[in-house]
Amino acid sequence: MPSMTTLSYAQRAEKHPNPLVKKLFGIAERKKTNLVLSADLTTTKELLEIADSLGPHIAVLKTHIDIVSDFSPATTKGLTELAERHDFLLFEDRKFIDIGNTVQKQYRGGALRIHEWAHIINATILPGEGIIQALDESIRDGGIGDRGILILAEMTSKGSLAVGDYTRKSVEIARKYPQSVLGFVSTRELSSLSPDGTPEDFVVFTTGVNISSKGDALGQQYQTPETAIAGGSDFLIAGRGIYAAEDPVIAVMEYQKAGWEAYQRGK
Ligand code: 5BU
Repeated sequence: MPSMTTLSYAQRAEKHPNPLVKKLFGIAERKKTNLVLSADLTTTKELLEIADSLGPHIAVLKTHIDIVSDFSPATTKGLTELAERHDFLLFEDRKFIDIGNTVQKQYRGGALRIHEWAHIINATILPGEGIIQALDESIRDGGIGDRGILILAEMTSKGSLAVGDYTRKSVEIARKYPQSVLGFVSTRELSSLSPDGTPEDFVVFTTGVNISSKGDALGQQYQTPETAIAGGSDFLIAGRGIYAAEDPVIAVMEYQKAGWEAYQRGK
């Protein structure tokens, strides 16, 4: 049985039971992009400007909404409008890590109201399965179909402890929540077959993608679009390689092309 990554996004969309995954693959096909922009800008103006100018080239915009210094409801309203206009999803890289009762409050409430605007969130299983159970419950309460979780199964930073049993357990827990867990943030494909031998299709988002740099002074480690896709990644997350480039529009087109061509070579 071939790995799911040998199928096209369109074929996977057709087979996949999760409506948000179908939508995501649909966007990738329509726009010919598997790129996720990590828009780590720190003011609303900069964030919305980059989302507007690069939006046509990306499938997903990833935020760290808590680094926006002038955050207000206008920030997320602006992002939502741009996501609709340019046909991309919003992924808040919140990395939830707490007991279930707390993460439900962090996800649904507070100043950020992440559940209201972010299609995708991520969480670590370090606290145990309860965190995913809690987020799954919040998603199902809100009516499934347009919200999903990526389990943080690996990290790109040097010396990461998200390896071995932790990563294996991430896959085991993911299997139990098919209505809300879309897949993983990981450096590579983690599984294409369930323990009983049937095919399974988790979506893999890979951070730490950069065409020209190997890493930074604070432990970040990069791979290229080509190596990420060859390892079974489905969506490439790039930040500084794009938004900090001299011309971010030229850079985003370069990353889009590299990611899409690498994907097509694998089919
Ligand atoms: P960069 O500028 O491409 O290095 O940004 C990478 C982004 O991905 C940044 O927002 C990180 O917080 C995020 N990230 C990561 O770099 N590595 C990881 O393992 C995870 C997230 Br999970």
